[in-house]
Amino acid sequence: MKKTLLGLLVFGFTVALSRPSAATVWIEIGDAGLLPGTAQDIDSPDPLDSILGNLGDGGLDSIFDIDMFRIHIFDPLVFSATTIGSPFNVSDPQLFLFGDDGRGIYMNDDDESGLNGSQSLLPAGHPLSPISAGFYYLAIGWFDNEPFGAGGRIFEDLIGVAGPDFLAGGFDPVLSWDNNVSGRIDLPTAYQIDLSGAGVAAPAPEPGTLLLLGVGLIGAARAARRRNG
Ligand SMILES: [Ca+2]
Ligand SMILES: [Ca+2]
Ligand SMILES: [Ca+2]
Repeated sequence: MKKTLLGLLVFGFTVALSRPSAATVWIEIGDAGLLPGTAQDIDSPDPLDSILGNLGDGGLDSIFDIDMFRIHIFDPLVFSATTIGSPFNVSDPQLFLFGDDGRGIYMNDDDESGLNGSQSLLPAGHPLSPISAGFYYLAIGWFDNEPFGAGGRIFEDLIGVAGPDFLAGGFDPVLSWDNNVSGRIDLPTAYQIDLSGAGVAAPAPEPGTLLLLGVGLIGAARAARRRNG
């Protein structure tokens, strides 16, 4: 019986201390908007592993669909977002990251390794990666629908990972999209974006919680011992 009690306590403390994080998946609710004012707010209590959504579920103009999500990046050093390797994919997506002020951070059409077809990667540790923790806007759309600010195109027109085009709209918050999606045939389409470094980190358990848990387990073990005679 002592062994059982010890086992229960060790198990309880291990669970409480290690806080194994179940995969956290955000499923798009309705249709996420295309600008910060209508973006879907993701309030994830644990590290956010994936976003599942649909492009092309926005009505008559759905070929121009953009889904924008407000995410929390808690570890900018490891932040990444990608459509590579997911079971559902838009055939040729683009991913965009904007700051909480709506200004462009970086975007990618096709992963520049050339190994992943037309799938997109906002890589970790890139010179254009976000540098501070906080709230950001992550958007997905079809090639070649690009965001514009008051001064014009927000991102440079590059192959690979592209940053703000400071000769055009690179200093401006996103106001619109140019809706250049000619030739798209895959509507509507589910997508999955896998993330790292995003979501709100779970707080460490309070010492009081651990104590209560321990006391509860001891009580449970004693009750079990009484029942078993
Ligand atoms: Ca959508
Ligand atoms: Ca949308
Ligand atoms: Ca692409």
